[in-house]
Amino acid sequence: MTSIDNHSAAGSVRVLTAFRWLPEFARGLARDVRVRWALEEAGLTYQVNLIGAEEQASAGYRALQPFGQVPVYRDGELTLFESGAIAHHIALQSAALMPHDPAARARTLTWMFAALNSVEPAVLALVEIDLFAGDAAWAKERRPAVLAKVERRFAELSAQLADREYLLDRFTVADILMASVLRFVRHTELVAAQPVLHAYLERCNARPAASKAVADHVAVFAN
Ligand SMILES: N[C@@H](CCC(=O)N[C@@H](CS)C(=O)NCC(=O)O)C(=O)O
Repeated sequence: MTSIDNHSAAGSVRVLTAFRWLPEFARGLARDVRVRWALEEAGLTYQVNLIGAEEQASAGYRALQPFGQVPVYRDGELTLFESGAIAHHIALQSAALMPHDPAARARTLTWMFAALNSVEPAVLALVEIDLFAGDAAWAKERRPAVLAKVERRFAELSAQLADREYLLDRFTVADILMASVLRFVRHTELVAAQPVLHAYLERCNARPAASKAVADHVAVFAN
């Protein structure tokens, strides 16, 4: 285990587990980035536990993350997996990420699920074809339908964002998840093709917490 203290916060009880190494295409995109971003927006200090393939496969790690994936997040006695659940947990501690009003909270949760359940699967289907399928015949056949679904989702999202800066009437943790999902197709012009969506992603990316999260994530690979 390699421990990096991101804020020189000796004794911090928050620990985020991320990969020690990632291939180039995944750098800046792995799901620890969205958690880092939430923590930065919330102004919460944290440490990073870097793991490799051996730890990822270990029984000890599987006890924390049943699928052997990152991120895992420890907040004192509580250990969580699933980036959406972790982001939600962090957001509940920060007015910067989650409104106080119960109805606004429910709407924020709705958009968190929308990012992870209605948009991310469509986007990931395309990423899997473009980045992992190579020249496979099935991928060539399947891609047009997968692409059409992403385009449809992006047009629908653009409509939602047409008259607002963020998904709701202010920045919330749902924007962190949605923007993180939109970043997955950085190898395409799909976001750029939707001016409203493009402006939204730029707006989200321009937040200092967003750049800090990515910078800290990629700094790991410089070592
Ligand atoms: N739904 C999970 C997905 C986690 C996930 O796919 N993590 C990737 C890195 S971004 C991973 O650990 N991949 C390695 C693997 O699946 O073995 C979440 O949001 O936390």
